[in-house]
Amino acid sequence: MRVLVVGAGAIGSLFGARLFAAGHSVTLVGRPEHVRAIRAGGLRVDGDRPGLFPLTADVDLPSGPVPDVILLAVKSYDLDDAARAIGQRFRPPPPMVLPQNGWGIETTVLRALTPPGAPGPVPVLVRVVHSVPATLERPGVVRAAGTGTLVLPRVEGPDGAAIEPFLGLLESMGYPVERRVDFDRALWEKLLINAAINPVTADHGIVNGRLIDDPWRGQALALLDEARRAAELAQVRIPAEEAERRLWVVVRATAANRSSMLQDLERGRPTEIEAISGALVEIARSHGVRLPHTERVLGRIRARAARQRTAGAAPAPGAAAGRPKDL
Ligand code: KPL
Repeated sequence: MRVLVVGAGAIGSLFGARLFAAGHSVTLVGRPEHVRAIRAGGLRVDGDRPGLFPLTADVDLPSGPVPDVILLAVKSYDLDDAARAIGQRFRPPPPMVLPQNGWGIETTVLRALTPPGAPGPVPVLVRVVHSVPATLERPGVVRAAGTGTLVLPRVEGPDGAAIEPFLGLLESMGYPVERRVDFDRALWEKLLINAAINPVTADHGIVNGRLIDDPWRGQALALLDEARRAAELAQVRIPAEEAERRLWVVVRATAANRSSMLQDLERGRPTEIEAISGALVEIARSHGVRLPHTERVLGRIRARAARQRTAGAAPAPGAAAGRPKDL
């Protein structure tokens, strides 16, 4: 398949390399320094299944033939801009795979692709839940700090047939795959994990594996519990023992990884806190329920991000008008 990866950060680049290794034609759209490095010497993957991959890379959406599928791998905070740019470039937009953390991802993409007054055809959107740890070490080099799993929807009928080729594409990346009929629950399971791991690791500057020890363990468990409460309010029941077991499996499998939220803070970028903790607080609030631990950590990460920005971290390269910010 002809795959366009929009948002060649850590996950976009790593998944691009996996798809290339599986025989697909892959173009990455990313930041200028990353694109320059890939053009000069290929994309290097260190860690799990290492290699050097001669991928095509560009800083803008390419003007060539329409891709068979877009892996839209920008962070949740850049989704709106990126989807808007894709909607302007490709009419109708090709099917899109969405691997983001957080809640409300499809809604954001659909709203951006079909703005009021300019309704268009609804594209095929395939959400994927993954626990693959990845870090962009430097331009041209991504580290796969361990392995992870993919959870994909299992949908019967015509809707299922429409997404099936793209699920096959994702399966070709070589990660263990689980196909779930109750995919919404899978989204919640991942949201619980991100709600517990990401803010604590970002707040304290620690790798995921440190969460096994107090005081971080206690903080992660308090956040996990509140996220379970929000899930329950959304009619998804995840028992405490199951949630904890899932949390520690991911913490151990990604022990050496710096969570994506910590990486964002370190680079002076926005974080996905709104799509994770912010979404949970909103869901609970709409039922008249407060989540005190989540609200506190949400406030702290917002404040940290604001401090990093005013401390003068360089604006995201590629933030030029008309181009998605985190390509
Ligand atoms: O999804 C992740 C993230 O960092 O965003 C985990 C699975 C927690 C890996 O770090």
